[in-house]
Amino acid sequence: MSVRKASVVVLISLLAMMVLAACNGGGNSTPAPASGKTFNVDATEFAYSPNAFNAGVGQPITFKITNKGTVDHTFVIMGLDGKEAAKATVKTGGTETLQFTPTAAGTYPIVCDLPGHKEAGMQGTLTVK
Ligand SMILES: [Cu+2]
Repeated sequence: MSVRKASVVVLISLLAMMVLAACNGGGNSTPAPASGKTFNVDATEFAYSPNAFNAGVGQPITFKITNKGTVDHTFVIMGLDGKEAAKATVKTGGTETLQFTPTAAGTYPIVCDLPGHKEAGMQGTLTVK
């Protein structure tokens, strides 16, 4: 085998190893640093669309809530302790941004806390794993 041929073989082996390593990168052993997530949400009477969200522990989340309804609405994330964790008030026709970084896995209820709105169906969930 000539020197030139040998170096081609080495190069191809190196490339193959790099491809294998890249495929392995998505494994569980080394979690990638949490990158932010943005959700666009429409609020109307009386619902959020969408109303189910998923995120990872420690992942910064940005909700961009647009009120497409005819009355004001709120977007309240309830903590796992049952207390309000984050809240945005969105006037009709307006858009508000709410940032939240969950620190524990679980199901966080999302509600509009104006009287009767949650009961009318204005609620959702943020599932954190
Ligand atoms: Cu509401």
